[in-house]
Amino acid sequence: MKTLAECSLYGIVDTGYVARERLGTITSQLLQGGADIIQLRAKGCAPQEVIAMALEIAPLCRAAGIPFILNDHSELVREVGADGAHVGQDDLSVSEARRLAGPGAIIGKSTHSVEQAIAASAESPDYIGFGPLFATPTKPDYTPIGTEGIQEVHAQLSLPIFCIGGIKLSNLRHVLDTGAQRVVIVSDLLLADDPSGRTANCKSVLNLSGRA
Ligand code: TZP
Ligand code: MG
Repeated sequence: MKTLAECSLYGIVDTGYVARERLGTITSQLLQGGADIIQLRAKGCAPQEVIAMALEIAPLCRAAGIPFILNDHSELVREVGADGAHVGQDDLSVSEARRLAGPGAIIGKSTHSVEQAIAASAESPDYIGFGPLFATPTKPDYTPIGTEGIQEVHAQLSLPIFCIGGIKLSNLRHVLDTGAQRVVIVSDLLLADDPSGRTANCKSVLNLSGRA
């Protein structure tokens, strides 16, 4: 399986954008386009639904050799054959998520400022998300933090940092120019006419930047 160090493009399959019956197809499209790591984000779905969705997605990621992460639900990681879980600021601690997810699981944590990122790193997650950089309909209640902190957070921390929030093919070069090395892109991939092509185009920009 690809290591986090090798991951520059993180795709999230979000049930807010994708109908249940399209989850497998869209996952395959993101994988075909070159997504390096996939998360299932199923806000408001019952655990039994999350299990059913994850059981469909996990084998696709496994076959592609890339990590599959559950948003929340660290307790389901082993049951569905996922590779890890992602926790937010108001969720379980990294250590609690790690205990539930089991040995070897990848645990990521969301952060929304340089200060939070530094505090989160003390919990030893495997990676952090940093954002939202820009306003985004995917997380409408969050105040965007802009790109100003990107250089500092990379200077302060040595774990993989995935910038997130409002990142699109159209602003990806700019985001990389401000110091980002890895990104999460949600709606721009999921809502594209050709999700596989959009993913591939984003991946090319990351590869060309020399940071990926
Ligand atoms: N966490 C911070 S911003 C965000 C999450 C899950 C949503 C990013 O979605 P998009 O559509 O790429 O802006
Ligand atoms: Mg959460």
